[in-house]
Amino acid sequence: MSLGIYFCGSIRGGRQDVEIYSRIIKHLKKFGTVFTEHIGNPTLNVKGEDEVKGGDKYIHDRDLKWLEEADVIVAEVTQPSLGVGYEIGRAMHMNKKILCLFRTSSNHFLSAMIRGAENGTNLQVKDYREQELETILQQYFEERLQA
Ligand code: 6IA
Repeated sequence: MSLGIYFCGSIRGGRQDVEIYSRIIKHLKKFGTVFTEHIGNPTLNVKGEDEVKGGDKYIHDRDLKWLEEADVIVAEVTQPSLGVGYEIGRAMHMNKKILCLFRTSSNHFLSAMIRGAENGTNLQVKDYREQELETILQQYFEERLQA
């Protein structure tokens, strides 16, 4: 059965990194089914939510259902986002395998609540440079998911 992958990336937190999200999603598709492909869509802007029938409640409930169904969560955490932080917290509580990706070249400092949550088992924080993306994902899916 194909691996279920939930990708998290900032939406209302700011869409500056959408191109990187799209690149990550493209790579992730080699390892399984990505439930949240829309996050890498450049036409989805911070106001796009208004167009969703059912509004924020619908988005929240649908995303949590996908989170439950996912085998692994990959979060690009460079651009701070309340939604991404919330998803990571909920996924931790569900004991999911979580990979957080942070770009060291950015002007951001990763929240201590994410970096400090690293526990050597299900949550891993990886500092990366864009050119390392493919290798990091390849290694993660080969090594971490064997267990
Ligand atoms: O606080 P943020 O908006 O930055 O939170 C982003 C995170 O919350 C993402 O990882 C998503 O999984 C989730 N999220 C927030 N808004 C949406 C959303 N909006 N759709 C799906 N997931 C969302 C509607 C987009 C629609 C027009 C396709």
